[in-house]
Amino acid sequence: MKLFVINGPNLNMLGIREPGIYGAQNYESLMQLIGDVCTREGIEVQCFQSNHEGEIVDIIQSAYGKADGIVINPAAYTHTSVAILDALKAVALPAVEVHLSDISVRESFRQFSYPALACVKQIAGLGFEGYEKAVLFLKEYIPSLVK
Ligand code: CA2
Repeated sequence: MKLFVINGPNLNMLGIREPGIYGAQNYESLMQLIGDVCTREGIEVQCFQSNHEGEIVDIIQSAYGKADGIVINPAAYTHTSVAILDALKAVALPAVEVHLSDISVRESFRQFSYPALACVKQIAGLGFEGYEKAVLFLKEYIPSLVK
Protein backbone atom coordinates (compact mmCIF):
# COMPACT_ATOMS: atom_id res chain seq x y z
CA MET A 1 0.00 0.00 0.00
CA LYS A 2 1.24 3.45 -0.89
CA LEU A 3 0.02 6.75 0.56
CA PHE A 4 0.59 10.36 -0.42
CA VAL A 5 0.70 12.81 2.51
CA ILE A 6 0.12 16.37 1.31
CA ASN A 7 0.56 19.47 3.47
CA GLY A 8 -0.56 22.93 2.41
CA PRO A 9 0.66 26.48 2.93
CA ASN A 10 2.72 27.51 5.94
CA LEU A 11 2.84 24.05 7.49
CA ASN A 12 6.59 24.12 6.76
CA MET A 13 6.70 26.89 9.40
CA LEU A 14 5.41 24.68 12.21
CA GLY A 15 7.09 25.20 15.56
CA ILE A 16 8.30 28.66 14.63
CA ARG A 17 5.21 30.64 15.74
CA GLU A 18 1.78 29.99 17.25
CA PRO A 19 2.83 26.93 19.33
CA GLY A 20 -0.35 27.38 21.39
CA ILE A 21 -2.45 26.48 18.34
CA TYR A 22 -0.24 24.21 16.24
CA GLY A 23 2.22 22.80 18.81
CA ALA A 24 5.93 23.38 19.39
CA GLN A 25 7.26 20.65 17.11
CA ASN A 26 8.57 21.52 13.67
CA TYR A 27 7.75 20.20 10.20
CA GLU A 28 10.80 17.88 10.17
CA SER A 29 9.47 16.17 13.35
CA LEU A 30 6.13 15.68 11.61
CA MET A 31 7.90 14.07 8.64
CA GLN A 32 9.83 11.84 11.06
CA LEU A 33 6.62 10.75 12.81
CA ILE A 34 4.81 9.95 9.55
CA GLY A 35 7.87 8.05 8.26
CA ASP A 36 8.12 6.04 11.50
CA VAL A 37 4.39 5.20 11.55
CA CYS A 38 4.41 4.10 7.91
CA THR A 39 7.56 1.98 8.34
CA ARG A 40 6.02 0.31 11.41
CA GLU A 41 2.77 -0.38 9.50
CA GLY A 42 4.48 -1.61 6.32
CA ILE A 43 3.15 1.29 4.25
CA GLU A 44 5.07 3.12 1.54
CA VAL A 45 4.69 6.88 1.85
CA GLN A 46 5.59 9.98 -0.11
CA CYS A 47 5.25 13.36 1.64
CA PHE A 48 4.74 16.74 -0.03
CA GLN A 49 4.39 20.31 1.15
CA SER A 50 3.44 23.26 -1.02
CA ASN A 51 2.43 26.86 -0.50
CA HIS A 52 0.76 26.95 -3.93
CA GLU A 53 -2.78 25.86 -4.71
CA GLY A 54 -2.09 24.77 -8.31
CA GLU A 55 0.92 22.74 -7.18
CA ILE A 56 -1.28 20.94 -4.64
CA VAL A 57 -3.73 20.18 -7.46
CA ASP A 58 -0.80 18.80 -9.52
CA ILE A 59 0.34 16.62 -6.60
CA ILE A 60 -3.18 15.23 -6.10
CA GLN A 61 -3.44 14.46 -9.83
CA SER A 62 -0.05 12.73 -9.74
CA ALA A 63 -1.37 10.39 -7.03
CA TYR A 64 -3.66 8.82 -9.65
CA GLY A 65 -2.25 5.42 -10.55
CA LYS A 66 0.61 5.82 -8.05
CA ALA A 67 -1.02 5.93 -4.62
CA ASP A 68 -3.81 3.99 -2.95
CA GLY A 69 -4.87 6.82 -0.69
CA ILE A 70 -4.21 10.39 0.36
CA VAL A 71 -3.75 12.12 3.71
CA ILE A 72 -4.15 15.86 3.22
CA ASN A 73 -3.94 18.94 5.39
CA PRO A 74 -4.84 21.66 2.89
CA ALA A 75 -4.18 24.31 5.59
CA ALA A 76 -5.72 27.69 4.65
CA TYR A 77 -6.86 26.32 1.26
CA THR A 78 -9.26 24.13 3.24
CA HIS A 79 -11.58 27.09 3.52
CA THR A 80 -11.31 28.45 -0.02
CA SER A 81 -10.30 25.82 -2.57
CA VAL A 82 -12.87 24.34 -4.92
CA ALA A 83 -9.86 23.40 -7.12
CA ILE A 84 -8.48 21.06 -4.44
CA LEU A 85 -11.97 19.61 -3.89
CA ASP A 86 -12.31 18.97 -7.65
CA ALA A 87 -8.84 17.37 -7.85
CA LEU A 88 -9.73 14.98 -5.02
CA LYS A 89 -12.99 14.13 -6.79
CA ALA A 90 -11.14 13.65 -10.09
CA VAL A 91 -8.66 11.10 -8.75
CA ALA A 92 -11.38 9.44 -6.61
CA LEU A 93 -8.82 8.02 -4.18
CA PRO A 94 -9.81 7.54 -0.54
CA ALA A 95 -8.62 10.69 1.22
CA VAL A 96 -8.52 11.70 4.87
CA GLU A 97 -8.38 15.40 5.76
CA VAL A 98 -6.27 16.21 8.81
CA HIS A 99 -6.07 19.42 10.84
CA LEU A 100 -3.75 20.00 13.76
CA SER A 101 -6.24 22.34 15.41
CA ASP A 102 -9.94 21.80 15.99
CA ILE A 103 -11.27 23.96 13.16
CA SER A 104 -14.87 23.43 14.39
CA VAL A 105 -14.27 25.69 17.41
CA ARG A 106 -12.13 28.36 15.73
CA GLU A 107 -13.12 31.45 13.69
CA SER A 108 -16.27 30.92 11.61
CA PHE A 109 -14.28 31.18 8.34
CA ARG A 110 -12.28 28.07 9.39
CA GLN A 111 -15.34 25.97 10.14
CA PHE A 112 -16.18 25.06 6.55
CA SER A 113 -14.00 22.76 4.46
CA TYR A 114 -14.34 22.31 0.68
CA PRO A 115 -11.94 19.29 0.43
CA ALA A 116 -13.85 17.50 3.22
CA LEU A 117 -16.70 17.07 0.71
CA ALA A 118 -14.48 14.59 -1.17
CA CYS A 119 -12.87 12.93 1.88
CA VAL A 120 -13.91 9.74 3.60
CA LYS A 121 -12.95 11.18 7.00
CA GLN A 122 -11.84 14.37 8.71
CA ILE A 123 -9.60 14.31 11.80
CA ALA A 124 -9.10 17.63 13.59
CA GLY A 125 -7.70 18.84 16.88
CA LEU A 126 -5.34 15.98 17.67
CA GLY A 127 -2.09 17.67 16.63
CA PHE A 128 0.50 15.38 15.02
CA GLU A 129 -1.41 12.31 16.27
CA GLY A 130 -4.11 13.14 13.70
CA TYR A 131 -1.73 12.11 10.90
CA GLU A 132 -1.04 8.77 12.60
CA LYS A 133 -4.78 8.16 13.01
CA ALA A 134 -5.33 9.04 9.34
CA VAL A 135 -2.69 6.52 8.19
CA LEU A 136 -4.15 3.80 10.44
CA PHE A 137 -7.67 4.58 9.21
CA LEU A 138 -6.60 4.23 5.54
CA LYS A 139 -4.71 1.01 6.30
CA GLU A 140 -8.04 -0.51 7.41
CA TYR A 141 -10.24 1.30 4.91
CA ILE A 142 -8.38 0.66 1.64
CA PRO A 143 -8.36 -3.18 1.71
CA SER A 144 -12.05 -3.08 2.60
CA LEU A 145 -12.71 -1.34 -0.77
CA VAL A 146 -11.43 -4.43 -2.63
CA LYS A 147 -14.31 -6.86 -2.46
O1 CA2 B 1 -5.25 23.18 12.04
C1 CA2 B 1 -4.74 22.99 10.92
O2 CA2 B 1 -4.03 22.03 10.65
C2 CA2 B 1 -4.92 24.06 9.83
O3 CA2 B 1 -5.07 23.38 8.58
C3 CA2 B 1 -3.64 24.90 9.84
C4 CA2 B 1 -3.67 26.09 8.89
C5 CA2 B 1 -4.96 26.90 9.05
O4 CA2 B 1 -5.03 27.90 8.07
C6 CA2 B 1 -6.22 26.03 9.01
O5 CA2 B 1 -7.34 26.83 9.24
C7 CA2 B 1 -6.15 24.92 10.03
C8 CA2 B 1 -2.42 26.96 9.14
C9 CA2 B 1 -1.13 26.25 8.76
C10 CA2 B 1 0.07 26.61 9.57
O6 CA2 B 1 0.14 27.96 9.93
C11 CA2 B 1 1.17 28.40 10.74
C12 CA2 B 1 1.02 29.68 11.22
C13 CA2 B 1 2.00 30.21 12.04
C14 CA2 B 1 3.12 29.48 12.36
C15 CA2 B 1 3.26 28.18 11.86
C16 CA2 B 1 2.30 27.66 11.05
